[in-house]
Amino acid sequence: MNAMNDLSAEALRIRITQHLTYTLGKDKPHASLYDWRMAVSYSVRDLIIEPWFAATRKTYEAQGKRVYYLSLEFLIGRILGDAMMNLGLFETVQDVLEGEGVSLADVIEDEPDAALGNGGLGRLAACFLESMSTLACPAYGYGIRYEHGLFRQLFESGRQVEHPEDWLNQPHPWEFERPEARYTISFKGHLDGQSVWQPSETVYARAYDMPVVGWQGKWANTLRLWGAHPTELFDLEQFNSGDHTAAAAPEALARTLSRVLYPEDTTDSGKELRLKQEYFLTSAALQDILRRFLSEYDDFAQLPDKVAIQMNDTHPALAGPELIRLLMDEHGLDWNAAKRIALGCLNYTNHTLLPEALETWSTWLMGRVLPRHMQIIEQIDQEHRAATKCAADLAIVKHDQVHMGTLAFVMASHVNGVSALHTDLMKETVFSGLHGLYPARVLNQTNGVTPRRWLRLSNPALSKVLTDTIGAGWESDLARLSELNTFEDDRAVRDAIGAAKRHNKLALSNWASDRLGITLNPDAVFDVQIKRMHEYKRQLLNVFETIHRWSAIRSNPEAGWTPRVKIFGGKAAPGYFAAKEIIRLINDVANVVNNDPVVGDLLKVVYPANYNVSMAERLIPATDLSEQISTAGKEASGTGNMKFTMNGALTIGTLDGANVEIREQVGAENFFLFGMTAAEVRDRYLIEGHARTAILDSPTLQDVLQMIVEGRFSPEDTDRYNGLVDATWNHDPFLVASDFDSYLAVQAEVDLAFADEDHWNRLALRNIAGSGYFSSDRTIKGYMADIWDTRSLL
Ligand code: B1N
Repeated sequence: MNAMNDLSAEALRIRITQHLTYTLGKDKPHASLYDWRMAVSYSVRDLIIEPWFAATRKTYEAQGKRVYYLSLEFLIGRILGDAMMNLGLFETVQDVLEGEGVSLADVIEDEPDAALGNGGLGRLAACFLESMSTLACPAYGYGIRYEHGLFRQLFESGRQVEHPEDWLNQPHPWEFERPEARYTISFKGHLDGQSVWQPSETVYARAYDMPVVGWQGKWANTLRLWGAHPTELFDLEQFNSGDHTAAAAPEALARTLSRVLYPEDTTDSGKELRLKQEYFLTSAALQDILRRFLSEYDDFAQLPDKVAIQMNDTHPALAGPELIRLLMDEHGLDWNAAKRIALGCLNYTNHTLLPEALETWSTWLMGRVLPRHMQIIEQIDQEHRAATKCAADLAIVKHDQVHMGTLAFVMASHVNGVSALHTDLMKETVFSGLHGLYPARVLNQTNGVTPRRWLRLSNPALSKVLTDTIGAGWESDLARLSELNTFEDDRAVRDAIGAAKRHNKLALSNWASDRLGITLNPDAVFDVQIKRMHEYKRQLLNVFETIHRWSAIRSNPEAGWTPRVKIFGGKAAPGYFAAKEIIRLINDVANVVNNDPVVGDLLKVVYPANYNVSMAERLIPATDLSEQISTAGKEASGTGNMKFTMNGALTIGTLDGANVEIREQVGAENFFLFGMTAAEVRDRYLIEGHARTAILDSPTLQDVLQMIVEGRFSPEDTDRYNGLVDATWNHDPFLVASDFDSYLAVQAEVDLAFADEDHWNRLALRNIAGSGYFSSDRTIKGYMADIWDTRSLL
């Protein structure tokens, strides 16, 4: 294996004790859980330093191309367990802590979950970092060191309330502050003469580095997060005159930039501070990239051979104009050279086609905050229109708005979608015009997830079955999971897969009874929908089915029901009223169902608050049924869907995003498909009164809506859901009604299939066996080959 494995428990015990004593200043008998966690984290971190330095050396020696992944979000989650596992230190640390009477599980739980992202886009960035390290792809992640990550969700009387998240109120043991790596970021002001920018506001971007170690500790890349600091500490004159608040104003203003993550997932906030955050990250990253390039080379013509920049959605799309600006205004290149070089380095990933997510900024705001960039954008646009003779519709600037998707597309060598269906829809719909103008630009890279965190770390029980069955090494060669197929008829293997699942379900039940005070029946189908709350993801469809099931059980409790546990998890954007209504309805339904003695163990509904990466690691291994039920054409890819498949859950889903490819990989007969296709959805929207028609055709759905509107789930406030029910009848923007009967029918098939335990285990085996394609290693290899033109350095 690797060098780390040779570290004896005794040697590690000494290292941990030393950190406890000399770094934390604590005597063992007085050490708190926090002290232990810090001492263990520092000791594990020490062991990453060597591979980290070695990777940096090899990268310099290779003189090759580096990848720079620019993202406003990195949804990292907890780090310690992942680092221990990748270094092969899990058992050793466990032994040491056991000897000290400390629980490793408690130590791991003590770490705050770094939530510097909203959902799939941010988590994808984190999986990509881990895969790039595993594959020894020389790469840097660039992001913002938000002081406050995604808000903490609480439920008060079933309603979501948001509390600030505070992961940095304790020292962060995985970061290295780099005071010397500092850049000035400028805003506002005016242009002197033709185009000399005289900004009126400046802040410093200071680097904070985190090593990201890959599988078996063979390589580590850097995640560099930028924190905003004032260029002037405080106003001494104001301070001396007694106005202490005004004196501190510059500091407060600067720090605002990296204060908090915007909590919108797939919607455009449109706020000035957000634009400033986007520019802050982009400018700091590009200045750093150029500084590093110039330390090794002197001819900018070589930049595209040495630098590949990936824009994670349009959030860092100012990279085009900013790179041109730096090359021209700071380094003296002419327009044509600067633009050609920028285009040669940049690539753009699109993550959604939902219109509300497509970023635009008014030319007024852009011109005020970034006057030089507005000028550059106008010129890029002029040349784009002249060169392509395109329709006005395809311009970057139209109706006084800057269209960031168009800007990113025009300034990128490659533009990619995140699943086969999504990429096809890009070409056919939102980007069809641009695709016509630049036909070689769009390509697909189907998303993936890292099997280290999402299988090996989160599901040790199943991991052991896999290693016992197909042998070691699948963690870094996930396609090998297909070898499981040859064991399909081996009863012992099917039983072992079933036993691992049951083990995880029991662990989840214990957690639920501790945390939520609810007992879950381990013989039930654990049916899980965890993701951001959004109408297009159709949690509402799932609640409607839950209500129907409850009512059907009540009218015939002896009908031989397959028991169900419905688990929901997810946050709504604070200003998203419709999503918050659905949260409240789920909690109201849970309240009624869980206290109904007639239903008992046959149906439970649980919605633990504050779903995050750590909760996902707990829920996914214990899931039987994965809900991937978005309106076809709306979910660009999904990545939770892949994690479930890897962990032996079966999917109930529509032909949307990567579900299409999951179904292909695992086999159609091992997937519970329902609902309209993307093309059928498009036609359905054209039918006036589509929802009303569907509801009138479905007595079951009529009953469900009737129960809600009668106040069966809100007896103290019978009007609570009038708006929701009315909207379902009259608007139903995501076709819940039109897919309801199909969903119901397939849910009945799930019940039947689950009743035959051995058959179900066989289906689970086929799902695991077909999941190898969804490793983010495969995805990153695709980016390396088709977009970045880089090679592994191992
Ligand atoms: O990106 C994921 C996909 O798997 C999901 O299907 C997709 O919904 C998600 C603005 C977004 N698309 N767009 C965003 C996030 C934050 C924000 O401010 C948009 N997230 C996705 C990974 O490809």
